[in-house]
Amino acid sequence: LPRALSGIQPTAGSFHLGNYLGAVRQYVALQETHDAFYMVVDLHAITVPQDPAELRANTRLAVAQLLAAGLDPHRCTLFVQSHVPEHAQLGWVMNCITGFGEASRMTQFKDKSAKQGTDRATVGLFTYPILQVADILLYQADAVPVGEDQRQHIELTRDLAERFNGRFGETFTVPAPYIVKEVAKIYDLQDPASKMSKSASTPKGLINLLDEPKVTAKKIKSAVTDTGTEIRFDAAEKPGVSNLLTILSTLSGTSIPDLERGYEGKGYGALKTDLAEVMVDFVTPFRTRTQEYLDDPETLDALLAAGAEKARAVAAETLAQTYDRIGFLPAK
Ligand code: AQP
Repeated sequence: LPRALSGIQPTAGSFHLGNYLGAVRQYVALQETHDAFYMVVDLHAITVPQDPAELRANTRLAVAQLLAAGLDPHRCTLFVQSHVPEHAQLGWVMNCITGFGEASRMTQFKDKSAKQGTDRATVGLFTYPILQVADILLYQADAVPVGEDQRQHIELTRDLAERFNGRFGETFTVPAPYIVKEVAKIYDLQDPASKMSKSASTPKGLINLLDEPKVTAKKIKSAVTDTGTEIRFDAAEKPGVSNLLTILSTLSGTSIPDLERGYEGKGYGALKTDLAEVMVDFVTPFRTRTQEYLDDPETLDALLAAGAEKARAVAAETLAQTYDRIGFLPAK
């Protein structure tokens, strides 16, 4: 089977709808067709300050949400990044074959450091795409399911894999991004020109899966729509309505043309009412399942221990081969 690898940060507590539609749904689907590795990336989380107790709780919460979304530990390898020390070890190697200028061109760092200021932005935040390269290459991944915002980092992964292979001999599989075009970028409900993100300018634009369903319904009903009245997918002219159509189509399984036909002659209110209902039907059992997993931390931790063991078996082999290729003297 081809390999898939992806990771999600435990920082915000609840996953948001962009994380779910852009990434986690694909994690679930790829369990069927790939030898899939998924991890909660706590090493990435500390690139910005974290409260230790909160980080620990949010890491378990992220695992519970991944299970609630449909990851099955019998069909994929689910683990926490810091449980597999090879990530940090291969990360260092990758740091040493990355140009400073090359790393400086990562637009996500430019955006985030511009917001935080260069003294508050850490060196860890600067090099996190390179750690992500190591995350992917350790598992010889073929496919990396992510949202559009990660495309540049997967490009960097491909460049570094090819560079290492060229210099030291075939070592790493060169991975490809697995980005589902329709849901690659879910937009903020209040600002449909911007990506839905945990650092949204207003919480009203952000759908957290663990919010009270009533709150979620309200946010959908107050979503920004566009001038005119027609319900039609047109990302340039009608970004707000198009975003709602994308979300409804993905969650309901009805194609966008079918939705457009169904809403002929109806107003934005009808679309929002239906979407609010579909969302509530989705998040209500999701919240219950997440809580059930959280209520049983022993089972959760046992599952993570088993996942880390499976992940380490693969990661250790790749790291040993990498160290050998570089010319590190083997430890006796
Ligand atoms: N709006 C989105 N549409 C589609 N996919 C998205 N992803 C994030 N936002 C969207 C994808 O979710 C996966 C996990 O992302 P992460 O753990 O790196 O979270 P993040 O990118 O830090 O989430 P935010 O909300 O986007 O954080 P900030 O505001 O800090 O930038 C990834 O595959 C990502 O592509």
